[in-house]
Amino acid sequence: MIHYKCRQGFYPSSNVNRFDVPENKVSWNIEYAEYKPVEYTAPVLKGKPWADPEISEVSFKPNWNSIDGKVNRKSFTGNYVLNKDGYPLNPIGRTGIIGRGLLGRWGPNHAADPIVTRWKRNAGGAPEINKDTKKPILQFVTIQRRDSGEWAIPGGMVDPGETVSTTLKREFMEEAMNSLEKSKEEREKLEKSVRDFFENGEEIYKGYVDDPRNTDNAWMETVALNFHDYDNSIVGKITLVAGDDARNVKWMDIDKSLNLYANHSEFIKKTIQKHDAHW
Ligand code: RP5
Ligand code: MG
Ligand code: MG
Repeated sequence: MIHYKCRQGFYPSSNVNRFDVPENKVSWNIEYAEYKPVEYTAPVLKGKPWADPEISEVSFKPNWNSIDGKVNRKSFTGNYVLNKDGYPLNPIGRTGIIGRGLLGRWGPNHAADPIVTRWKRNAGGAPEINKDTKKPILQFVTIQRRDSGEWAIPGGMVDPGETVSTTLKREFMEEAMNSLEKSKEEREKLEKSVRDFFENGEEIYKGYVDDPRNTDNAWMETVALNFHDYDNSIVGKITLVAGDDARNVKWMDIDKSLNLYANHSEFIKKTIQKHDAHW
């Protein structure tokens, strides 16, 4: 694997320009004597409960490559290495930025991505078949991110001590059902309506995410699960309302022109292959 989205120009929501990393200089195994990455850690991280302190802080004694109390510091890519100053190194390679940028954790930052799908249906309720590929068209629930304006899977960070299956359902409810703006009673009702649906997920992807926020010392990893609504009886029916860090939400028809945030299009392509749907 190689990363692209975390080597492009300006770091998100900043005026910090990444040091140029040509494709043949991504790997740490290749000498890049001129490499002078820019240091950037967003000021908003300071003192946040969800963020690590600076590595230099004496009281900060992380257990790298392990489950560190409630924080998962293990990488799906295997054991990551620390540089001579004790900073974790991005397992894929250089990004042109050192520090954490917008990411709270040094090393892996774990997320979960719910890929909620259904078959596109015509007015009569029959699945719609693409004329060229003769395959049924799959749709998935996508949100438009507030930060970049790009369309994405409605995923989010795994909270300390939280299980991935809880994160998947919680983030879908927050971003695609606006659960945070609901009363406790309404939220419980919503949760009940999707509880069984979120019991049966199929793993699509587990690993590194080519997220534009990645740096040399902090990066995103995710577990993406597919939840398929076979007969449009559950989420196929509920009203989608964008919430939290989502600006918009909709069912999107999937084909190869898909262009999503980070490398989310790859996860969707894998989902398409599972269902033998139109691409
Ligand atoms: C991506 O960022 C993950 O795949 C997930 O979709 C998302 C999590 O970050 P936030 O949406 O919480 O910003 O790397
Ligand atoms: Mg979220
Ligand atoms: Mg999110």
